[in-house]
Amino acid sequence: MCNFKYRSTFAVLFMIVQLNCILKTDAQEDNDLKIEVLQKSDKCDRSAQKGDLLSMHYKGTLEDGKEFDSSYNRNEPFQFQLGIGQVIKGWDKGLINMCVGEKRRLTIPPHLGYGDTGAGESIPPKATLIFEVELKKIEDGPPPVNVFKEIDANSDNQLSREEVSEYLKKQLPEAEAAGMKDLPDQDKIVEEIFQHEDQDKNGLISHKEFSGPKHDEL
Ligand SMILES: [Ca+2]
Ligand SMILES: [Ca+2]
Repeated sequence: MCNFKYRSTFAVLFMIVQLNCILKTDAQEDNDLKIEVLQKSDKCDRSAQKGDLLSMHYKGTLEDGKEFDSSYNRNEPFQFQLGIGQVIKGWDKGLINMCVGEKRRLTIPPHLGYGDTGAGESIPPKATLIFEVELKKIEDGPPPVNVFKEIDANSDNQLSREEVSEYLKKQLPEAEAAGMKDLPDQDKIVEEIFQHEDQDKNGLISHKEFSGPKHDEL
């Protein structure tokens, strides 16, 4: 989801750092996610589990059929770690147990996608997202790192703008070195992160609000 990393707040941060967490599972939320298997895999030695590094091809459309992003256009699968908040929840939940070669269609309600705010110009507020995905590769993911703890420099269990900003300052050169181009302005990333993560708008991201990796165990 190359373009996603610029549009999605927390994804900007976490795709840069590529780390781990336990996602809160909510049975209610799972009910709204529709998973259709379009093509089964001929042979399946290993299925995708939380913490695995996946290479996927995908095409994302809105309900009206308008395509907003596709890895096929870039001719390169998208790589991310499953189940740890690097991607939208609909992906983290909808790709579990998938086999290499399998194709699925995920119909993702807004609260498991980009929510009430949407993302960038192509994903409007409260959008239902339809992804056709194809799993190309499963590899072992890196060990978990508690990103919340790393950002929370003064250990008060809250993330301030300054702390997030400092953290990004350290991460951005690495991201650029890893070949990410056209990263948005750092202040803009911070503002976007706060827009999504600081739910009660008190200027701090609490441990509870933080949607990214925040536990020491996978
Ligand atoms: Ca703090
Ligand atoms: Ca807050």
